[in-house]
Amino acid sequence: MQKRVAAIHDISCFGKCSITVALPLISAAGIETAVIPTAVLSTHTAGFKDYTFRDLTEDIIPVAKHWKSEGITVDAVYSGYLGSKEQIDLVGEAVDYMKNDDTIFVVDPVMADHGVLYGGFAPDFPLEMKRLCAKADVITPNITEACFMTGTEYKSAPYEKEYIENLVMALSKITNGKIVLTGVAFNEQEMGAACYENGKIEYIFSKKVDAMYHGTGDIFTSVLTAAILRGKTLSSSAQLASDFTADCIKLTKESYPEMTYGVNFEAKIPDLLKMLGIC
Ligand code: PXL
Repeated sequence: MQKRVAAIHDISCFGKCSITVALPLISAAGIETAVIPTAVLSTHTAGFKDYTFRDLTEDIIPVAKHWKSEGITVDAVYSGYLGSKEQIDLVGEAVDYMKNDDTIFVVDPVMADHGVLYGGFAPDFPLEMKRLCAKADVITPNITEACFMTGTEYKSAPYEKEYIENLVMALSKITNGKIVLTGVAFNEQEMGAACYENGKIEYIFSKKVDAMYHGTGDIFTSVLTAAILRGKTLSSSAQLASDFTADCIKLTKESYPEMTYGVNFEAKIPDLLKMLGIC
């Protein structure tokens, strides 16, 4: 039976991130991708100014209730960038309308990077996101988001193992779900994630590509979600997602070093299908 994901994110009309990343990647993995757009913006909010913003908060629950009335359930709910405390509450509620006994809820608590909250988020936003993470089966914070949610002091890479393990243990107190902590680096050559399940941490790494592009966290969690639904373990899903994201960054750096709108993941979709064993 074909699997189905509900991706709950904003639509940034230009600038590859959120739904315009999740939909093509998860669909390419052979998984139906239903969407609940939480807002429509003319661009994403990083590096653009004067973007338009159409709030769709009041549609979240009616969409979920309509699906329920049609008997529609999903194998995974994947939430990403959410614009307000109210949206966090409503997404938490919407999951209950869509789930069956096997549904997994993947929360990427998108709100911060490099030690700072993204523009527009109030200082108490991480506490709200923490409540959504408590409901999740899998969370994928980066180091900054993990620090904000656990009250840990932010440090930049490379890290001591003890710092990462303390952060993972602090996250395990806010959720019983599995944890994929991204942005983990113990040296200058490799970057990856700490995967925590059943009381154990497993590390995965990819060769580090020295470049920063917007939307790469959305690529990572979209591929992770697809790989989990295709039956891969947490750590092999994280390895695949990390390798794929690094490949997209590398290609983009080689071909368009000045690119600020997102990476060329489209060119790498055939490779993704091979990595997932689809063809
Ligand atoms: O990639 C995460 C993301 C999604 N949507 C919007 C954003 C961001 C990150 O800044 O601004 C609107």
